[in-house]
Amino acid sequence: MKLYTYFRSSAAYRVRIALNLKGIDYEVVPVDLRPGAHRQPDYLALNPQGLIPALADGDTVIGQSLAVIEYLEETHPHPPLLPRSTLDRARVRSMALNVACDIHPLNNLRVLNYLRSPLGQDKETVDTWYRHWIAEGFRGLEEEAKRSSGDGHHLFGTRVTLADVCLVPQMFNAHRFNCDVEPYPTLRAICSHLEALPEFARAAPGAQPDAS
Ligand SMILES: N[C@@H](CCC(=O)N[C@@H](CS)C(=O)NCC(=O)O)C(=O)O
Repeated sequence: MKLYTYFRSSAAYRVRIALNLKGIDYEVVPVDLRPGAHRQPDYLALNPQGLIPALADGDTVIGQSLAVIEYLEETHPHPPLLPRSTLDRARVRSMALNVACDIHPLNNLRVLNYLRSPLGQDKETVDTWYRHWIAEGFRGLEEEAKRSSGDGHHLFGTRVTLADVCLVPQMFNAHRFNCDVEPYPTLRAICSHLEALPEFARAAPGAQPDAS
């Protein structure tokens, strides 16, 4: 498998964690977002959505990190990233989607760039926007974590799930943009534990070959 990735892409970071947890070897294909390599014809030919990540398995390329992770879950079921019961799976997906659908898209590069130009917002305003959506999402996630974590080390139960795979990259972004994460002690404790696991550490932005 080949992963089209960018070291600081949190959506790619999710997929890197999932690949590592499942013990799948993959080739890294860096796509540099800064000069806009994801908008160039060669990348758009592979992934017309023009976003990172994309996973190539043979001749087939899949975009969207959660679709990729669900594909890995179905093709490589062990270890599972979703619990056994239908209800528990729904709860884990609910937390994962909070990050992937309600926090991350509002703070994506193209959204921030659009705020800067053509909307003409200055850095302070753009940073305030960024921090606002992190705070809005983390507030609810903190409450859910208190109810659903089984050990204070995982968002749900006592094993790594899809929800954890989404949380850790989002916490990385929160730190990168100097968001105040003091109000989320449960999320911080969970991330401290997970970030130290080798599968998460190897997926971290700073450990990527294209890190700069
Ligand atoms: N919902 C998509 C989001 C992908 C996404 O937004 N990726 C970012 C990097 S984290 C990207 O490619 N941004 C480029 C841009 O905004 O122009 C997924 O989960 O894969």
